Amino acid sequence: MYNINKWVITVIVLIVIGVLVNKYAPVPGGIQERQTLSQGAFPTQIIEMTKSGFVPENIVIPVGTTVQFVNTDTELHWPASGEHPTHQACPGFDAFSPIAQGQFYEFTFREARVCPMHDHLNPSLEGLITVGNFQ
Ligand SMILES: [Cu+2]
Repeated sequence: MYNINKWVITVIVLIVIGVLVNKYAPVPGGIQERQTLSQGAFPTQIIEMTKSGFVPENIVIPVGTTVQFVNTDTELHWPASGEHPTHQACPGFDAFSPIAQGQFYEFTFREARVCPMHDHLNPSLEGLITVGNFQ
């Protein structure tokens, strides 16, 4: 009788421990949720592509910021990272095609680094995006 009670108590204790561990363990997807939230933590920065170049042509942004390159000119523009023509300074930052008037290209900068940029169709139009770990 005593042994059976001891066994029943052991099972109950194990069940209670199991329930508590389950309750306080990290929920799968919790990290994903925080990452999704942090993606929207900084407002989108807008850079206009004009006849005379990028406006502004020099910005400093926190890691995770999305920059929207809007063509406000009648001519085509093509934003990309340096160096022309390979665009390897900040991999992925390249519109890969001309952007027409009223259209835009967006890129989210996820690494802290300095990204020289230029207009691939007119490489003398240059700018600089500095991406840092700021709060
Ligand atoms: Cu180029």
